[in-house]
Amino acid sequence: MHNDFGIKDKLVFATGHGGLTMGTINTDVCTASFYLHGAHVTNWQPAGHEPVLYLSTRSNYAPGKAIRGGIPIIWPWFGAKTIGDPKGSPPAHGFARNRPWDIIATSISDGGAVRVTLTLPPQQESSDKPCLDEFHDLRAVCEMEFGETIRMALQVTNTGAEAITYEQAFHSYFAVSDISKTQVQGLKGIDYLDKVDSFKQKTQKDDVITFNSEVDRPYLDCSGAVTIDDKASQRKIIINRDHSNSVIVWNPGLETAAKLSDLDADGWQHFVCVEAGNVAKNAVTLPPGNTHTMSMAVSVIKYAI
Ligand code: TA6
Repeated sequence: MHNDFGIKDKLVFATGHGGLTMGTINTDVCTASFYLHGAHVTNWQPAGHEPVLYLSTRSNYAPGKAIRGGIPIIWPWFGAKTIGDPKGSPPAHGFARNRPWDIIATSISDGGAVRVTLTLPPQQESSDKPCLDEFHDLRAVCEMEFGETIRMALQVTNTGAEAITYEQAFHSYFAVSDISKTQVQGLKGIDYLDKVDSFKQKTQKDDVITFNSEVDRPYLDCSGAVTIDDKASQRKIIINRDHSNSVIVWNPGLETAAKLSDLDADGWQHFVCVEAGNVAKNAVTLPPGNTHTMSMAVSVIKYAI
């Protein structure tokens, strides 16, 4: 059935790791791959560049588990569930990344970018997972466009009679050659919650964020572009966002990475997560009948010193 959505020589569906359905894209402008499980992008490599996303070789690929690396979709809550009712045993970062999505449409643009639209089937209310009930009336649609730039959009519609609050993030793992020589720019003057210091609220004083130990920070009330300067590779990854007021910056560092069994031993040295999102005080409250769309566009440039 998925092959009905294939695009000759450019988008092919096959069985990937763990028996899960994977789409592979091969065009003049990029190569890429994604899984229906989690609507999870696992590779994007624009022509003339090295792969832009880190993907762990130790990742799980199984129903109910998240893929480690690429672009996990975090929804409808971020981290431990603090919004709404905490009953049940809510999995970290919501359920969107742990479940299969359905394909609605695929197409190719005039510029040669492949577009894929997926939707998350409505969640069944169930006594063992009451944490899902409050999101039952939300419908989520994810649009991905794989070209010279990768674009992702998460469109959420409230089909119910009450307002519903949710959090969200594109938890992108961007590949870098050496985290100790990597800088994140564009968040100066922005307040953040420092997760490695009891969630204290702080303000970003320096022009750049550097990585000498674990960094885990939701930056709030910010809308500008954020750039990853991967100095060891002499390339910049630029992240632009729409209707996203938070950016989460995360690298686990040596000690926290050692506790993540699905991460490569030296993996933490080779990625930084810079996540377009709406979390904590930036959570979205969606009135009945309304739709909210958060989007991100990522591009890459090489430079010479
Ligand atoms: O986005 C940062 C973060 O929330 C960190 O606190 C860290 O735990 C990371 O996500 C990974 O979470 P995961 O549930 O995928 O292991």
